[in-house]
Amino acid sequence: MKEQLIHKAIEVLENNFQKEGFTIPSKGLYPFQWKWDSGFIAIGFAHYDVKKAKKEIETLLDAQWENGFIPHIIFHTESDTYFPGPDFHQSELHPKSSKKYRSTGMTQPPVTGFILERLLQISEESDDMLDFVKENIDKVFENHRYFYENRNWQDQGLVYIYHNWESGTDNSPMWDDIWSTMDPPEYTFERRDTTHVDPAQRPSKREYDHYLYLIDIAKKYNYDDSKIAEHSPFVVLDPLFNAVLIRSNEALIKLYKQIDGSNEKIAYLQSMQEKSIQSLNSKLFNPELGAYLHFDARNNRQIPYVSSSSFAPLFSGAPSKQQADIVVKTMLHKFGDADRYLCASFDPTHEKFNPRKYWRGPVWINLNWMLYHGLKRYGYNEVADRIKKDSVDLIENNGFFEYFDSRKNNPDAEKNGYGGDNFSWSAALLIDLLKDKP
Ligand code: 9WN
Repeated sequence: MKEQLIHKAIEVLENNFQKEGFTIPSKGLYPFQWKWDSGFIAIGFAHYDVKKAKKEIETLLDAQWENGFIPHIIFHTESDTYFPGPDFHQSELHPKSSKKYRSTGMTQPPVTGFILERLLQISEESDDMLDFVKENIDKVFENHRYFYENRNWQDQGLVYIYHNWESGTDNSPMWDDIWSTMDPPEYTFERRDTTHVDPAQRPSKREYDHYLYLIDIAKKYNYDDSKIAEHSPFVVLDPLFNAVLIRSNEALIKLYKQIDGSNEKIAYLQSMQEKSIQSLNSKLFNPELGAYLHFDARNNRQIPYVSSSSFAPLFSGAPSKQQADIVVKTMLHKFGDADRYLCASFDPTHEKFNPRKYWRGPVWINLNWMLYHGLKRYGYNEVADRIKKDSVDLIENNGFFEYFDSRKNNPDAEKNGYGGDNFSWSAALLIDLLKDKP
């Protein structure tokens, strides 16, 4: 059974791999290369085709800007199945944007550091993969330096995002209160996503108006970070984004030590890491809600909702044991009823929870994968095993979907898999979970 499932997952990845040297997340719906998808996809490839794993990361890093920035989408090919495309984003407005590739002018969680570490683990520390790490680690370092020099909110060590697409959790209820401070124009455009997926499972047209407006604001300032930070209504310190950065800092420090890398870079990462961990624990942790929250920096307030991103700090190792205990209790209490798969993307006890709509409730495999490793790291092995089993069951019972209903007894659907089908990171991370390396 396990072998059969892995075989199917490999088929998904192979069908999504493109001759240009990158892998699309899902045919039709997402026809380009996405930053954090690429990282997770490389993990899957590493288990059976090391060349493709390396290629995926090389292609991503090839699109890095002169200032270290790595964009969230790289438009390698022409495609009219996705909106908004390169003509809307116009990232070439930024003077340091890539001259080789068209891309967006926003980013996504910086997974590449811990991905390099994972690739090396999967290869059982092979010399070949160690060479790959040596060749590429400085680019990843430059990406981290970009964040600390350009996105470091009030120098506190926490990186801000200026767009909900940067979070990776696009239409989370987290952003609702920010949308209500804005009044964007009604854009005229042709949605493409809803030609591939039931609109009930995707963001609304009005939400898209907000997304597009934030891009227009960034374009008005030629994607200049400090001007965006000054003028955008959306400036958020996201616990998931920062947890990923911290986890990747940790990986880079470890890898630099392993390859006898630059002491200066190690020292730089260590000093940033200290600040980041301290601020994550003081500014984003909320003891009353028992979770890490998003901080709306524009309006100077914590956003009082709990989502799967609230537990992501476990993956970074930043929480104290006491904080970790509190967070896991919240996860089990709000998200962990016996009739639910772990881990819904938004608090199932909250009125804003929607079990079928994208990041407003469904389970996502990449979050589950990070939570699995975070739980293990702190010794919550039972909960970790449950999250792993739930992830495998969801895929086995429904297919390689983009996201899944968290209800075990879903009354109104035959299928519990939603969004894009044959979705790459669901396949890639399933392989990793089933291969069961530590
Ligand atoms: C916008 C590709 C991406 C993921 C995101 C997911 C979704 C895009 C969209 O698909 O976002 O970036 O058009 O909805 O939310 O996490 O990286 O799989």
